Amino acid sequence: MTGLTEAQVASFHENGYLVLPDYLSQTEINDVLTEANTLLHNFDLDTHPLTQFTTGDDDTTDHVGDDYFLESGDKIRFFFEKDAFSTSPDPTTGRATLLKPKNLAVNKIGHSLHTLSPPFKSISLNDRNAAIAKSLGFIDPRVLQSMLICKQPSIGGAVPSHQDSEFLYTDPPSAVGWWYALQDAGPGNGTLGMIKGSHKGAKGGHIKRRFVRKTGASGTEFIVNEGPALPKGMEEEKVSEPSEDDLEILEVKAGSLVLIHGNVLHKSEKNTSERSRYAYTFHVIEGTEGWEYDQRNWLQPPKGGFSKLYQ
Ligand SMILES: O=C(O)CCC(=O)C(=O)O
Repeated sequence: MTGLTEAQVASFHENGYLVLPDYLSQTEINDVLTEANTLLHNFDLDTHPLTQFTTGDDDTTDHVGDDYFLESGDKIRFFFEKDAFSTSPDPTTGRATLLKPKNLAVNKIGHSLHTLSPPFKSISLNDRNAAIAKSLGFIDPRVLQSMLICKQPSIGGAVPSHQDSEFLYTDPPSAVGWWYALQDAGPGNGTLGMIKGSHKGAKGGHIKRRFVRKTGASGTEFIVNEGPALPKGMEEEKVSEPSEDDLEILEVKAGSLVLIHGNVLHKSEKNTSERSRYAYTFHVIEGTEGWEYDQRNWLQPPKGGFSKLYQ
């Protein structure tokens, strides 16, 4: 396996992301979409705690952080869209009621499709991705989480601007996201928006806050990052803030892979269109000595540790 060319690696480091069109074959896309639909139709609604995926970006909700979420690192679990629920609960059961069939109400499935679902595992833990990780300088790359993000028609919620290393912090930062479009994504159906170059120290790409488990209480919170804020080799002075002028709205076809630097700001808008925008993403961190996985991170390693990308 060849990995990335020198020009591709340079472009990744210049922009903080890299688009690789036609990365997945049509068979791989079909296999994971079939699996996604099976999972979405078959999960049990009656025993589900009806956890919604919320980002805490408005004044009315916190970021999701219940036990169903916190214990999902080695499971396949389903998180609902906030807008999929009726404003009043069922009068007889007191339970929240869905306005849509469950398969059209899920925001995301997470966080261990890469170990538990064969079609997703096959597009995650493979030699081709290992070669890419090697090109990016990983010594012992570990896949630590994976998600299918559905961006359902009309209700698929926005993801506010963030850096992935805020959520998956190592000391020093090392996260890289693999994001596959499983359906065409563009303006209108909540595609990715990338702030070009915003990962750089010179653009203020430091990790300033971290998403962690609360100490002494259940739930999650953002705290100020007191550890290293840039990956090794990126110790630049902060000279300016990232600017929305550098926003690039990606238009990508199903099967494209977008590699996302853990320090680059990115986001996606609400899907206001009638077409869904399924994407599958997993994240890789450096697992070798000299990079410490933080014990307060919301996601903690399963028994046996995170999945090795180099077999
Ligand atoms: O797919 C999306 O809408 C956002 C994904 C994202 O921001 C991420 O995986 O870090």
